[in-house]
Amino acid sequence: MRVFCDNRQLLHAPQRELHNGDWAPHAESPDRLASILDQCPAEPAQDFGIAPILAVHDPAYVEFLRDAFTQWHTAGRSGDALGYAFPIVGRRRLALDRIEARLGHYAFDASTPIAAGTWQSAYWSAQSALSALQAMEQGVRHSFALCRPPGHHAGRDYMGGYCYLNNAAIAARRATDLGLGPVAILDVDYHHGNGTQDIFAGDPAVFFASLHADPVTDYPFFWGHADERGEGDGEGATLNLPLPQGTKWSGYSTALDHALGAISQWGAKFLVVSLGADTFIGDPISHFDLVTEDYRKLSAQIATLGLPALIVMEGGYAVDDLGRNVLEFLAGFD
Ligand code: Q9C
Ligand code: ZN
Repeated sequence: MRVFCDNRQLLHAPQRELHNGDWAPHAESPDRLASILDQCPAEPAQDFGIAPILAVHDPAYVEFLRDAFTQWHTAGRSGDALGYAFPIVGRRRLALDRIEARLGHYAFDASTPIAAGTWQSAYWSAQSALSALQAMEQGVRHSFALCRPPGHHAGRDYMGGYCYLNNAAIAARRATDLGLGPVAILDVDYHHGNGTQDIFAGDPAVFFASLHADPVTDYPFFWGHADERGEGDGEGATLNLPLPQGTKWSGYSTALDHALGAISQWGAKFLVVSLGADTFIGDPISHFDLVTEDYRKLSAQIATLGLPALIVMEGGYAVDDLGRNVLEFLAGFD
């Protein structure tokens, strides 16, 4: 399995986040990469430039991500840039200049601070996904993009849930553009991949299937309900399988069978897996009960599809176990 990760993905290091009404250390820390790299050495990313990013994201949003930290400091603020006022549904999308207004405009939550190295890390995280895709164009059946920061909560013009650029969506879009499709994205992170869903909701060329904690009880709450099935031409190309807190391998595996059946029936020729290891029983912010050995069963079950698979790292916050869980997952493909 080829593995891609760039050193510059370590630069993003926000200090803290809001958690249960108080400040906590930022769960999506650079240590996550070290835990995984300990288990599997990686190749550095190649630079595919900004074009494949702009094929998914709004140019004004990308410009905001690039400038926000500088603008925050020029405005006399210190620490990480973080919004606190959000234009709720029904407000006009006013193009205001104040950094606080921009931070609200381009975010749906307050768990996604912009620090000094955020843009660089997000950029190289996306380039790792594109590099892993290129390895597959060159003939590898499976490759792993060790992306960080993660991406699946980021939409075309918004950040959230520790995510800035949607790495899986950027790779999936490029895969369809290269004629490798039809492409299916299977999201097995604990949280619903709302950004990916929004990006492809109306797109009949990309199928999106997600297993996740029921948004009635879990973040991101406002997406991922079973009745969300795609829109317009994309109607039927979105499949949401919400699961209860406490889900173990047996329940998970049954839902996975359902998702895999739908992907295969839809006629996918190429698979992107959004891999979250926050389904682990020891995850500090999540509530499923998968154990380390289950990750090999998970990937072995996915591999029964017989499709070329690009694996993109998303969440997983039990840093001491993260590398082992990811290694088990990768092993199930061989
Ligand atoms: N601190 C991913 O797994 N929760 N993102 C914020 C608790 C946000 C998780 C409130 C969780 C986002 C990629
Ligand atoms: Zn997650």
